[in-house]
Amino acid sequence: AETGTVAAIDMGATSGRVIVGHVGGGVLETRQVARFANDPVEAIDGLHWNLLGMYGAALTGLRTAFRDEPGIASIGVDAWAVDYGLLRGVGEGRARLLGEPFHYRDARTTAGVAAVHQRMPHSALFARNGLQFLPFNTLYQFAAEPPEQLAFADTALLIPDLVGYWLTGIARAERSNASTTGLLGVESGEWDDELIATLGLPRGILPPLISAGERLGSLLPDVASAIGAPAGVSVTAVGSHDTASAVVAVPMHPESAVYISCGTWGLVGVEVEHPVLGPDAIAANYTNEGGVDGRVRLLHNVMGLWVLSETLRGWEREGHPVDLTALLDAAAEAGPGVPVFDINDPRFLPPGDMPARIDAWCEEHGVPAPRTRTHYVRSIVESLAQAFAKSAARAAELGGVDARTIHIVGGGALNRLLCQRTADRSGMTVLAGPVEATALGNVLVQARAMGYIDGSLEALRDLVARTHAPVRYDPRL
Ligand code: LRH
Repeated sequence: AETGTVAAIDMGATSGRVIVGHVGGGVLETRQVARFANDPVEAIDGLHWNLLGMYGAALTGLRTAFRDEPGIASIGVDAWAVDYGLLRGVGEGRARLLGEPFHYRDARTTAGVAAVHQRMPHSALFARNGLQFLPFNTLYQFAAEPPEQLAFADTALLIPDLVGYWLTGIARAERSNASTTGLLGVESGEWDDELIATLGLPRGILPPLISAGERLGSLLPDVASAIGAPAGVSVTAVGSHDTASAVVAVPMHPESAVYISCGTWGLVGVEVEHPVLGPDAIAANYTNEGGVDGRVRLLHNVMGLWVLSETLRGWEREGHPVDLTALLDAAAEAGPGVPVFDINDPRFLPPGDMPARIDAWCEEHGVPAPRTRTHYVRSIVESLAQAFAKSAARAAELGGVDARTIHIVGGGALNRLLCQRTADRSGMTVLAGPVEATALGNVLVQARAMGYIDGSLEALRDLVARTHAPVRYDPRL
């Protein structure tokens, strides 16, 4: 069969990777050529991403990719949402990045939230942008910037768009990720000029929009030679919001399934044709994010594997080696008699001592706190499974989906205890996998744009289902 080759840069909040994909004639094969840590840095002014470091690692990965697979014809970039870099000099070419981007877990957003809500309350914002309230949505981060910093910049680029700019010299905002800024009209899919003006933000820093599947541009000659790529390689816009790419590769039937894209976050939702903006959606704090092909991702942010990984990091810092597999096995043995806490409580958002926060939550709610590491792990998994089950049912209800199955994709699909307990607590069958859904969605959208495959999202998902069989977890009583 005739296949084409593309490369995906997929940058998550925990790690990044470069993946090469072969697609066409019923084939969907991927191979990871590089994986690199994403280690944020606390500096004097707050918590930042080490984006230059990650970009460097991605370039090294691309160099390996082109060495092994000289036929790569297109590159696509996805990353986590909401965060951005400010640039000056885009009009003149070779713009300078004005400082390493802030991490959405940095505390500076608190002031931004107050400033924005003074001008427009959440309910009015929701009617325009369709987003769940999250204190780090881009509009709050913009409001937390010193105004002179925003005035000095000429362009703000979301993380994957910034990487795309470095690769091509072309500054665009891809729509799926632009939808997480809070400044994109939920019905129009265009920048909401009126809202931007009301919030007193400089409209000029927002670049022209582009949609997944469109060609961003060609690799800059310097970049091509640095990574050993032939001339003429395209950079293709994909669902640049990692969650949008992940949803493309969920092997589901959207009319009867809920998905959970489970990595650092657990994004629990359904795919719908039109935004859901009624009072129930706002009361439940659901979001309408932009999907590939104009679909809407009606979902809720659940805290995800973050609480567990931050807990393990803390134990490691105390000097004890931590074996996650052994801990999860022990937690599975321990049984469900552990406290179930509200994992979505905002106290768990910033980095820090998670067990101490769990203890505080338990104390406030009059339940005994976990006592051993095994019990903490079980308690976190149970709390996550409970939040997943609740949000899955709510998403189905809000989206009018007759949900029979929950698809779990991303790293969480490897956590057997979490998958089983989500099945048990929801009463629905869980289908786990693919683990690399985000990279697959990135690869698929590029392959379609390049003409290696064609079809609707249904056809793309069918290909995923045939090539990446999920693992099934039935609910136990
Ligand atoms: C997951 C994710 C999620 C956003 C968060 C900031 O990586 O993109 O969809 O809400 O990061």
